[in-house]
Amino acid sequence: SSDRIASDALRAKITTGEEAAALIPSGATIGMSGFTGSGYPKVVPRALAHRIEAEHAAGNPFKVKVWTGASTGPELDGALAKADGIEFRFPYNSDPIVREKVNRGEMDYFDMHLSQVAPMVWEGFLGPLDTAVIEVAGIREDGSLIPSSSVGNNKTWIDCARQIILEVNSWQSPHLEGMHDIYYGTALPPNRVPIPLIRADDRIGEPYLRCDPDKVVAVVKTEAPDRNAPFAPPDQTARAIAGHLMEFFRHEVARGRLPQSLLPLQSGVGNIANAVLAGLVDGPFENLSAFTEVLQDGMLDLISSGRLRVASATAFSLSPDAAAQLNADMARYRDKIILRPQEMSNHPELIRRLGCLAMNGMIEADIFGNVNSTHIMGSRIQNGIGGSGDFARNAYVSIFLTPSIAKNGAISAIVPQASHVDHISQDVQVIVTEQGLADLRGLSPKQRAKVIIENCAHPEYRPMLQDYFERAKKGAYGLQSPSLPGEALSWHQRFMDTGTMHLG
Ligand code: 0RQ
Repeated sequence: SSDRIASDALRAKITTGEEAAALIPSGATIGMSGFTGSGYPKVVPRALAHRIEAEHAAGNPFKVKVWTGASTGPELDGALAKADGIEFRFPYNSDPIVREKVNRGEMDYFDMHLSQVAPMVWEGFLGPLDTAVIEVAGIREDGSLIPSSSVGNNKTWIDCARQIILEVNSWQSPHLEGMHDIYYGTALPPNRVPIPLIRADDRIGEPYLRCDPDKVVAVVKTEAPDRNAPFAPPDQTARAIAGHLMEFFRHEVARGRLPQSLLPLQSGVGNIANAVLAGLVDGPFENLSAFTEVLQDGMLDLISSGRLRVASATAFSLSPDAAAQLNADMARYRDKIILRPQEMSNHPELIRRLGCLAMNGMIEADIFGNVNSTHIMGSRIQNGIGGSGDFARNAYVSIFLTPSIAKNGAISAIVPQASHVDHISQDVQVIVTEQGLADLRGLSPKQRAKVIIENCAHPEYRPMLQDYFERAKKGAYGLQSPSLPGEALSWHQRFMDTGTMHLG
């Protein structure tokens, strides 16, 4: 509603989604807000999709390039992709329609470490940004902006875009105000300086986004909710994975390699990550902190339980129930949550300094512990690397989690050779499946293979992996990382040919 817009100059620019979308020409590069289903614009992208459909019906080509923080919602990625309106997408997507178009070769997609997106744009490597479309929770009298349920790349889009369209969403809690920490101290090489953040709960910036009111060409009001997909309650597999990880943490604390309050937690996307957080609610660890990318239901439960002292992230990614609970109860959470731009939430310097415990999902790992997070059968994109690379390479302990099998057992998540590599073996220190945990720190490739096969592989695939590895140790060209290139990807080929990795 209008009381969210305190600036007279910007109140004068209130208009409809259609009018705002009319300001975007074909070929434009658009920087949208939005991160893991929160804080994305919900009106203008849909109006733009309608406009694109009308232009296409009239025989006129019309496509745009879409940059975001990370994944958005069906009203943005889904609607624009359905209208055949996206020619280039960057830097993360989980929308099924976009995924399908990319995998059919009808759309270009560039996925990138999320911490590097904003710097890459400042450096000019991706060309100019025409329009920013940004959801905010409110506009202040001086024209500065109260950020929404995600920060993502909003600061960068607002600073770099030639023109700005704002969506003011009154569904978002007014109590978001003050939760954000927008750091303006970045510079490009050779003028970069250390980022003065020493603890996960440090505030080093401002609670508002600066915005030049003269660049704002339209303000659109909405009350539409975030996407907020529900989480599946943890099943037996997820609980087993969480259990192995809790045991590992207890062991590390007992050995004096982790404090009782652990180290700042990073937890990736998906149901397994959420199950791990649920495990921590019941675990013995107190006074926890999180320096992570997204805040899932499990993080809010950890805060409610009193175990999590503070959580730093760039976005919420909640189920509808948790979002409603957060909105109703924001006062209880607000001094424990900090939302930052994604170049800060995922900054390698900060992750390395804090010593994060990085816990990310994966598609598959090979016997040496190279991890594939993005491509099914080496060629079909699933989502993108997201923040997993930012955290994995720089973590204190880099952990990857997955069920040992996929597609009802037709696929082994542990394979002779990963069909695509996002995280090289040096960035992968612990692998956990429901079968067990492989602690790979300090092990040579051959030692890693033994532990991964024995501890993580599913019993139905373990003998096949053992057989492959034994033959590789006899027949490989070199015995540092014994492999048989002619056979190493035959499991994937067999799945594509016959529908299963099992031998006939
Ligand atoms: O397919 O949807 O058709 O059923 O992949 O797998 O088991 O639901 O697991 O949701 O945890 O996703 C790596 C994709 C795992 C995720 C990935 C199929 C499986 C299913 C999804 P269906 P699950 P999750 C920082 C962290 C990169 C970004 C990241 C991801 C679908 O974790 O996107 O880490 N990570 N960000 O059936 C073939 C296999 C498979 C397989 C699973 N081996 N072969 N298909 N699947 N394993 C935070 C952020 O960046 C926000």
